[in-house]
Amino acid sequence: MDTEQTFVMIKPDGIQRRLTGEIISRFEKKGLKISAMKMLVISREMAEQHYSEHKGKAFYESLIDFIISGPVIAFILEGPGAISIVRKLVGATDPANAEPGSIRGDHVIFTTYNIIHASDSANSSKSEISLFFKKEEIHNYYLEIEKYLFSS
Ligand code: FUP
Repeated sequence: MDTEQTFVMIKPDGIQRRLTGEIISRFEKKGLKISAMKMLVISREMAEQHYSEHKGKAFYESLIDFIISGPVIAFILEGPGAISIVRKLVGATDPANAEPGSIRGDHVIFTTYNIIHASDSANSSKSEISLFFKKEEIHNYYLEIEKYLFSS
């Protein structure tokens, strides 16, 4: 499985509910590497770009208002198959389908206020990473365990 990068964002409700540590801890325990991280308040323009695929849908305006309502924590996770692994750890969009044990399955009851975003494909990961991070904000380093993995 190729090493991938995926974009993840803890939404304003995740910060308000003080679930930041709980969420990041799950990804670290799985073995994913954090290669960038920052807290920011997203501008309306940036939010519209991030959620452009949903423009025109009934929930679009409230989604934009919500995502810019307070700070978010944006980060990049890296590892073999990271994009689909992170989506599994995050759980389904519909709270009724989010498996217990997943982040949304354990913490979310409303679709709109679902505490976290994660890229759903290699294409969206690429465009979301470049929307949120400059090249120099992304760190390329090895974890100790990777030195053994890649040494043979
Ligand atoms: P996801 O990739 O799981 O975050 O879900 P989508 O890209 O389909 O939706 C983006 C965001 O729009 C969701 F996080 C929450 C919001 N949304 C609604 O509020 N209502 C809906 O019916 C679908 C999505």
